[in-house]
Amino acid sequence: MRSLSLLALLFIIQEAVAFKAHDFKTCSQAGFCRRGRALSSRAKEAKSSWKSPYTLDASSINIALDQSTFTAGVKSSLYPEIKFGLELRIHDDGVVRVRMDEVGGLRKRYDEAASWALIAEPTNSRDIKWTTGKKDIRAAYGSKKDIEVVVAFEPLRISLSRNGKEQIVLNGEGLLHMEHFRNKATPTEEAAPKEGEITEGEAQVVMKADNPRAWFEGDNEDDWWEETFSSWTDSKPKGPESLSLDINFPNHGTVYGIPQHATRLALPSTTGDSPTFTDPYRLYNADVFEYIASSPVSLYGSIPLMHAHSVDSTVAIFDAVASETWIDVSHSSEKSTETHWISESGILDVFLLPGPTPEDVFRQYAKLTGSAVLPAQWSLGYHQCRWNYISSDDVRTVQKRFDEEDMPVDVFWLDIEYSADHKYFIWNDKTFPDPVDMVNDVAAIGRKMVVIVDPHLKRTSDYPVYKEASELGVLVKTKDGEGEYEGWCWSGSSSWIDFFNPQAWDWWKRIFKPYTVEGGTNAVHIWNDMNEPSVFNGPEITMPKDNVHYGGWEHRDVHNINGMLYSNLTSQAVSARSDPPMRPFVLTRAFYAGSQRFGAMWTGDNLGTWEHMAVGVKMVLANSIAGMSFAGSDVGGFFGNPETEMLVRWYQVGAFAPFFRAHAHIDTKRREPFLLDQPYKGVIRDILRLRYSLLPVWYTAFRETSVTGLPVLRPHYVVFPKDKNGFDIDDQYFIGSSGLLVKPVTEKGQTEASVYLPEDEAFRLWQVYYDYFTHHAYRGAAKGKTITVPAALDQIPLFVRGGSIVPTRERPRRASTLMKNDPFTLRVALSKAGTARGELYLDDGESYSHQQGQFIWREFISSRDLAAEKPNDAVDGVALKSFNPSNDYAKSIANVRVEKIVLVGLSSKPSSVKVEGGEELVWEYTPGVSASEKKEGTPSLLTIKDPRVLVTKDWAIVVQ
Ligand code: NBV
Repeated sequence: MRSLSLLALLFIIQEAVAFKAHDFKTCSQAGFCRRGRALSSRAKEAKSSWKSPYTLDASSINIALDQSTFTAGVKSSLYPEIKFGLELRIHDDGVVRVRMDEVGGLRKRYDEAASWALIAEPTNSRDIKWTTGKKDIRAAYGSKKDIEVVVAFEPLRISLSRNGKEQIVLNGEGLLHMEHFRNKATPTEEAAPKEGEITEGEAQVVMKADNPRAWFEGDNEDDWWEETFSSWTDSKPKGPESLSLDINFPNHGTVYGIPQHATRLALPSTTGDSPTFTDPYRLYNADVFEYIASSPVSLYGSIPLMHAHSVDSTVAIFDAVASETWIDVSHSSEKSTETHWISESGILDVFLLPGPTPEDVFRQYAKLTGSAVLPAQWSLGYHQCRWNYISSDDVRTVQKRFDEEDMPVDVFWLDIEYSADHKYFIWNDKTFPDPVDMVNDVAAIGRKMVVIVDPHLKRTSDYPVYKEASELGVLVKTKDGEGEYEGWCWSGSSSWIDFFNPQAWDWWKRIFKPYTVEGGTNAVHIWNDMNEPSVFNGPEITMPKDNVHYGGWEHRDVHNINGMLYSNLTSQAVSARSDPPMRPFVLTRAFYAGSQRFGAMWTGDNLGTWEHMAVGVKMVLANSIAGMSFAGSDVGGFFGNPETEMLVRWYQVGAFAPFFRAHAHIDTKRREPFLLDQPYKGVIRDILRLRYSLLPVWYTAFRETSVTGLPVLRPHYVVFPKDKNGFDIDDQYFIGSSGLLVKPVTEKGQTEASVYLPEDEAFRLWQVYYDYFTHHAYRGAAKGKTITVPAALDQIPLFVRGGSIVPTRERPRRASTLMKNDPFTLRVALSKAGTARGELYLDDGESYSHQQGQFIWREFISSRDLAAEKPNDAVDGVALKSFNPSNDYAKSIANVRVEKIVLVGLSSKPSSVKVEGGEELVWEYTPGVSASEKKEGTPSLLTIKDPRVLVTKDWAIVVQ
């Protein structure tokens, strides 16, 4: 007996330390994915004889009066009795929306995914004229009429071309299939084989030839009406309703996006010749314990957006689907990409983004789903988290230690153990007897706190949040649509709020006020974890798919959106608790298309390994290009105890991620940076200070993102879309438009790093890149060039591309909010042509007054002929960067000055340096050593000390 229980214990421990693949389905364990993939292999086997049975009925075409849209009936020859309706809309920015649904079916398919993702109903174009021919209907549009959409009737095939080259093709491979709703056959019908029907065991090929429907829906009613996985049975009351669609990019060899997966940014193939992964990429928000660092398995968030890129153009597709979706990727040649999307439910609602540049694609996507919200400035500082700081005194001690070591930090975090019995909002009064005082002690130094509020509500009547939600009837229901769904999570027996129910919205906003204002302070912001939702005893650690949400929709229909609604409502609640409202900070683990409007995300429970550190960089890039710019990974790794070298490198990674937070599992040793020995402690302090000095760059980049949709972190293909060498690069990237290029070191024992200096061959103007710290000048080359640079443990490969002006604040402070009136340093990195540009955006960092013009957005230009320079302040023809220089915010920083200007790369020593119309300034010139037009070396440096100019005023410094 004794030894048995010991064995059991050992088993459990072992179970808890590795990714449990058996907790999650593979494609072959999901009925609809199995059917979808089988369809694709049948089509491949059949090669050219394969033909899609879907056709468009030309006689039913109905073109809208304004011409932007047409609708038509679609049929599948296999199911002549079933009707489908197709709708094509062309938006005013050239985006094409394709919708298809079953018409007059037995039930209704879920069609609301887009309404949660989109910021508004898009405006249709007025520039369209559809022409209906015998074989197709088509429209050419765009300023040069260079874009053309063609919808072929038989088989149905939809393509978008530019200059005669196909960019995106739907159903080109004939894999479109919308499983129509049907009634379950009675057991007798099912049991009795019809005459001539082939029974199990007989040659399947014959079966398919005899029964072509089997090519699409399988040889038997495979998991149609009930599906079992592990010990769970999904009752599937609506039967099969999946959707399969091939989306090809015949002229694009590289695809990116569809986060979140722990993999390369350029998506490796999952089918075809020698695929990297054998399963498709899966989008099904999941709490995957100890996920592996290279895999297509689902993680916490899902964004069904894919970019396709080539030297000629960038296009994208956004598939507004919220149910479980699997995506196969293959490359039949170096120049083309084939993808196959298989979703469990929902209508077909796909947006084709025509590009043609990466910038255009970002703008088009932001126009649909919104751009990343401008975060509170303090949230770009350093965040110190751990599961858990165990008491209010613990928090105070940690804060004190940061201050003693002169390490800047903006936010202290509390994980689930702050709460009484995991009843979130309610403090454990033994360990946190004085939460208001504690928060005030933190806030006294200009800092904030973030506390976790998980979505599972402990089912006990002494928890008012649960009680009220239950009384209001806003909890997720069981499959009968009546009972409250009960699952197991940190709080034991728990229920979940159904945020699809509008009645939950005001109530959720209301309960935030007493808990975080009267019972706490406005300095408390929120962390939403476990919102996939994670349910310990649920199928695949989440909710049963047959649970019922508001409107009668099954959880299967809305699963991937669920977490976004939680962070959406939470961010509204945090913002609304003060008058006037202040910018909220909400960190979410689960996300969907549009989540960028509500705050930050992180990559969940990574492991303290070098592989996880490295893949974290790629994941943050993938999230960034899918809209989620405010992204980061746990610094140090959530699980495990990182060795010192790894920890230092991880701080370097974190300092160059938009969201910079150290976090650790409850079982790990404490690893706050002040605990390290020298020299490591000093190295991390310098990394933290470097992050703070660059906050103006981060904030300016976020502002640009919030306006244009361009990501804060920019991988190579985004900045140099024509430079092929950069298409696969995902371990170095640019920060906003600042000209900063960073390559964090993510390998053990490195003392050197190789860095690729990208170039746009078309411009034939290779640029100089300066080491950010030493100013050493590296020369690029027309076709790009890889250089080797020193990268000892205290060195970060960070470069400024020639032609950039980087504004920094160099005074070390304890928190970012204390830097408000600090002076600026301008690092002017001259281009080969001797010019440079840069930007600085500033506002009060907390309120929404910037929306009323309370901000400054300065442009710095260094030129041989200033008079000839034009300001670069227009985005889409709108002068967004213009502001009224006498606005109240500008007045409040009227005395903020530039304290130093460093000009890197002047060709000769100047004879005078003056503020225009003023006296000679104090300056120092160090000539360059061996740096010339072509050679690398030390460039010249001109340092202007205290140039006596203000950031809010126009000025010119003349260097002669
Ligand atoms: O709340 C505890 C943890 C949290 O620290 C972590 O960051 C989340 O990703 N949470 C997951 C639940 C338990 C994980 C084992």
